[in-house]
Amino acid sequence: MSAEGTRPSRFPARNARWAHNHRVSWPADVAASEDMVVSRQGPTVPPPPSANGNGNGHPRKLNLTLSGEEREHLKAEVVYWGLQQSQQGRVLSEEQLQAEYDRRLNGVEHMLGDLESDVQQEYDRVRAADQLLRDREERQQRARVAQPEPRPTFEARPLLQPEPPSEPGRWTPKPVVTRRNALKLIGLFGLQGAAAVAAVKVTDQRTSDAVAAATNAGVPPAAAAFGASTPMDVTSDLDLTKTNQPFLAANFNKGSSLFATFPGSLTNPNPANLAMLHPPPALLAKPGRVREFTLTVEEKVIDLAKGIKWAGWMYNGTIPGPVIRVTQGDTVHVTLDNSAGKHPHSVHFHSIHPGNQDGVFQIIQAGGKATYTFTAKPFGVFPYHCHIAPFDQHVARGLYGTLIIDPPTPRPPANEMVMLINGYDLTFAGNNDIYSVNGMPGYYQDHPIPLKIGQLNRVYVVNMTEHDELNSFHLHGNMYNYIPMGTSLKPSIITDTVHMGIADRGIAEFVYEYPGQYLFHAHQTELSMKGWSGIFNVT
Ligand SMILES: [Cu+2]
Repeated sequence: MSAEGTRPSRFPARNARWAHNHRVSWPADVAASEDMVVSRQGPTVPPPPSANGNGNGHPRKLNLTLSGEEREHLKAEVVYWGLQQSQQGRVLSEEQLQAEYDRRLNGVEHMLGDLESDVQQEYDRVRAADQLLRDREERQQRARVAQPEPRPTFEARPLLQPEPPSEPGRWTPKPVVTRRNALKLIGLFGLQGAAAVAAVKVTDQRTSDAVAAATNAGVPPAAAAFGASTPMDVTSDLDLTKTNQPFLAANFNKGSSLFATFPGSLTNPNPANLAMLHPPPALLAKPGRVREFTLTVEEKVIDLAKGIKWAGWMYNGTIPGPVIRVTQGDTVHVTLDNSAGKHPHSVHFHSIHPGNQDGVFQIIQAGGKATYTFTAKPFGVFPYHCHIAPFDQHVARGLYGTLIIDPPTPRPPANEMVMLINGYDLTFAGNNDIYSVNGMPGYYQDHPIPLKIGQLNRVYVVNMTEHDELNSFHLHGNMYNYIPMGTSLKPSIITDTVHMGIADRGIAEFVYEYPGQYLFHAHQTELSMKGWSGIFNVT
């Protein structure tokens, strides 16, 4: 209520009769501000009852008072009240009416003043809260611009490794309330900030993570769920009585668990298999030279690994068959002796030759024997295999081998090796269960191949892994020159990993610079874990 209002000298001369006959005239100058009614009483408007407007002593920005219309209504009530008094025989003077009006106005404005105070306080609170939110948003916005949200990065550190919470520059799980924000809250709320800090500790997810990490440092969560408590061992510390093995197996390799221990390589494999590693020497081309070979079919049970016997079909008693090495231009006779076989078989060579020598339509019946003849070309490395349907039996059972056709002038001298990589479908279910180099799963892992520093090594790699679409040859601690198919004298790539489809092959040449033990294996984890892995021991 405005203190500058002036109290009119007197209530306009009226009485009950006058009120009946006249409209009460009241100053209409009651302007309103944007959001509150502001009293701008004219000279005839009764002044506020006290200097501070409503007498309650609260300073305020709001000035609530009766509007002109409300004052007119109040005035009418007083006039009506005077009329009632006169009807009861008590005629009131103008001064008495004025006093009654003042009394009522004073009471109403006191009430309004209290309401105004309440509204003002609420208004102030809302404004303060609004400002608080705006300030916080502004600070957060500035903080985001100054320091972009860090992204998780791949670091060479163990999973779940606890880290110092204050270490700068490293990604940490974002707490619900950041410490930085907590400091803001302390500044904004003063003592209430202490409570905010307590809340930060409770809501900081890292706290519980750190506790778990300190307890189970480095243990994969899945392993920890089964009771493992050391970083590297997910089996020895498991309580097997509580381990759901089918669950574990089902979650690895579609039910065939890689945790199943590989039974181990043969201690004394077939010497013919061992002999395959180092092929016979290359021969300089000689016009008119004839080479003769005999492949004898055997269908028999053989040992593949410790405790694993398998009914295979093979050339010359081994899977794979013998390495056939000729020189480009040689006339080659290969006799297939199927006299002991129970099924028809054939030999189909990759390379260039007439269709009537291709081994597809030239079937040697069980008990039969015949000879295929061709001129060896081009130089390269090739597979040979039986080509009788059903192929998943005649090929996957083991009737395959390596054919090397040397260039007319042999490649430079080297420590030459042949590695035919294959798989064995032990249950004849259409997928391989173990894998090998030269037919001996895991053998060269247990019996490393000796190599010499500075020595040129040349590996003829042939992939005859049925069922698996892809195999690979990965060499550790080195790179090799690779000649796809061996059909060139120059390598086409320097690599450490070549992926090979079925019947793919090539020549890998490399020299070791440092002594040590180096793995060579399929980079398909399952294949390497199930036998296709070996070691070069370089001295
Ligand atoms: Cu066959």
